[in-house]
Amino acid sequence: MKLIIAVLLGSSLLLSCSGPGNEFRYQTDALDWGTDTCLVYGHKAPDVDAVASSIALSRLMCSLGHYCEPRLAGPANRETKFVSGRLGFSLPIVQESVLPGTRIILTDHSEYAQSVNGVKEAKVLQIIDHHPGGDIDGVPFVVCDKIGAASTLVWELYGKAGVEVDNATASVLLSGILSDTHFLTKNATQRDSTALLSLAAQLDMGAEQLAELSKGMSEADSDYSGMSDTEMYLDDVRDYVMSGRQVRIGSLDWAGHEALDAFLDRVLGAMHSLDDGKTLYFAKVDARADDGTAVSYILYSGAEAEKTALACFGKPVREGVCRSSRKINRKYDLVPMLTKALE
Ligand SMILES: [Mn+2]
Repeated sequence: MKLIIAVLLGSSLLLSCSGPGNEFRYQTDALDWGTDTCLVYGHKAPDVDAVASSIALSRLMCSLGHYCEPRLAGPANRETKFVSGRLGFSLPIVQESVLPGTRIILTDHSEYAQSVNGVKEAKVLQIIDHHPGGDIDGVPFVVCDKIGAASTLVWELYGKAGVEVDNATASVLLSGILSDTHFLTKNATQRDSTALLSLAAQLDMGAEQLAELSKGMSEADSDYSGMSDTEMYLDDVRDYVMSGRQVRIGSLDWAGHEALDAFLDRVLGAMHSLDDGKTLYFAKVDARADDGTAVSYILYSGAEAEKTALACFGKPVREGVCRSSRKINRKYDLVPMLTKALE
């Protein structure tokens, strides 16, 4: 399989490697590792794929002789806690900022706005991401392919390096792919299913076990019980810069435990309370219509966010809420639409 290694956004290097482990190892060894521990970070508001890819990549770098440790840029979400408990892997410690000059590797993101505090003064050695178009540039080693999960890319790098994935790491990677692709039903490519099926076979997990695990993970993901409205909004939030504007987008699931309108009111209340006028606040809430169709609601706070949302989705269905008659994806639908509307 050919792995394209592309350097983001106008950097100087474009590499394509399809050779044996040696080439990847050579590229890795050539990085400026220094003498201190290199920290591996997924994005802020860490989800399973962010955490899994950072743990597994850190282990791969260690086995290649480069001392790395994974870190969380913030507390892990419920789905991550659920799956780490279920599969028995421990979570990295939270370290919300890095000192200037720290060597770091980023997985599952390539945007400054989503990265650990201090990233601009740190030395970013690698980016392993599946969201093209990030704004962090000048990084010497970048793998950025638009596929279902960053964990898939890390699994492929083990192959490139000729390093065997041990069973403990296989569980970690499997959970990242299951989570980001919703068990291969969301944004999954052939590469994601190849990786997932290989990991499942290694762990002796059948389709039924995978389905059961995936169901438990999604339930944990949309279980907001015991959270304040603000915690619920911040649970899966991403920050972006669009045409110089700070934009924050939450992503939530309405699980039907309470009336939809009451749920939307809680999310809107949280957005209003966070809104300081400097950032445009949005949320996407996935729900089911009465006939069972998957739909999305797009929530906004403030006049400029309203103008932007209306330009994308037309008339609101109620104050602060637009509706899409199909379920939309934050990364592939909403972000491009808002970006264009803000140009
Ligand atoms: Mn991801």
